[in-house]
Amino acid sequence: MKTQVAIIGGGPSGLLLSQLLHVRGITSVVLERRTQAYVLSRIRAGVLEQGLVDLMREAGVADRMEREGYPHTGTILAVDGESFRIDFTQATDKPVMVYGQTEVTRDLYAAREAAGGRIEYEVEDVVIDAHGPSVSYTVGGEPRRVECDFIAGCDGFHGVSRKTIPEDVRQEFEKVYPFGWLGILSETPPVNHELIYATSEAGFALCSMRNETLSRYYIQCDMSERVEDWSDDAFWAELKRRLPKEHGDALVTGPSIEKSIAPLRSFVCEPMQWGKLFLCGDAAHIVPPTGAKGLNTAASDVHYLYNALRRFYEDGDSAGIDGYSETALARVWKAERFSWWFTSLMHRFPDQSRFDAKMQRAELDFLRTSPEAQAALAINYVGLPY
Ligand code: FAS
Ligand code: PHB
Repeated sequence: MKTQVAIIGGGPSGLLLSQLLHVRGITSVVLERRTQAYVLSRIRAGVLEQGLVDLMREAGVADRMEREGYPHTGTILAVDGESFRIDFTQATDKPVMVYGQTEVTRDLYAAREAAGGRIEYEVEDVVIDAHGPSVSYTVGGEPRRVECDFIAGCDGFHGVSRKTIPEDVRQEFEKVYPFGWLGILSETPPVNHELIYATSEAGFALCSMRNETLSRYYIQCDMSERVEDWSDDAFWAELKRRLPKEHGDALVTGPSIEKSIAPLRSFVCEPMQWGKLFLCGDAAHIVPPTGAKGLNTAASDVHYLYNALRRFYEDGDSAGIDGYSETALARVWKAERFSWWFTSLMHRFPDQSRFDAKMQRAELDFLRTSPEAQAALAINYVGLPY
């Protein structure tokens, strides 16, 4: 098979890139290890930056998001039972869009199929030749091969793309946090119309949502804990304990329809390109989900790579291609910093000293009382410019 861009991974990064390229008449093929149903079954991000909303519009897949998504202009922070609101409009004219990653991915799959896009599912044995360039793989044991001009490695943290960059070329930066997030999805009305990020002696909690009848909640948990250790009742009781009384009392509980524990880590691979291979999204970097930057930083990578490829094919200009890694990493590191900062501020660290706890409370008190500190949080949360 021949194509202009071979894309490894059919998650949001790979699908968004494929659809954007299609709109500009650039051919691609998406190679996905799982089935579409499996990809859509993973419950992940819930908050989209304006940049990703704009990319969805540019890709022609924004209609359902515009109808069913919820623009949010602020978020609630709750500290030891007292809450205050961060008003995004005080510092920026950009809202965030509450619309699940599952729905983004569903819309992108529908658009690729409507356009006759080539997506191969259940691919195995992927081997990348970043200098050919070409990709060989098998489907049902049958060997296949794609000749291409460029390869986009959109295959997530556990994919093969990053590992294709030789170890003596690759530099990896990592921080593993001593806790995880236990998340549930429940068919209950959200406890509040805006997200609540809560911290207290008992630890971190987050109240989010997907729509008026579908709520997403998280509580910080030890990495030694397993999902089966947590009954729904135990989860609801602990969540209530970590929320201000007015929200805990308003909480509508119900059976979980999804329950999982996600580990928290910060990770960056440099460079994000090697030969004709370009890494996008979780293949190149991971953030703790506190700042809602995972999916959104994948989107900015896609923005940079899509525009670099468009300039190459339309203008013969390879500046974007040559500078992709440097350009993408400049924004990746700022998203890493914000995610690390917000995670460090809002979580109880098992080994933290009494002094560390005082520093957290002093910074939270400064945040509560300083419009400038709130503005700094807001402009990072809604998304720094591409
Ligand atoms: P993805 O991992 O989504 O997609 C990669 C795709 O590549 C997958 O479909 C995989 O099957 C495929 N693949 C892997 N290896 C392959 C191979 N060898 N060959 C072919 N295909 C291969 N972000 C937030 O902003 N907020 C959150 O709350 C949040 N929660 C998360 C919870 C969990 C458990 C995880 C793991 C991540 C979470 N994230 C969150 C981050 C998440 O949203 C990612 O940023 C987002 O999925 C990135 O998209 P992709 O880069 O497309 O990677
Ligand atoms: C979610 O709705 O899943 C979500 C929202 C905000 C975050 C993390 C996760 O910071």
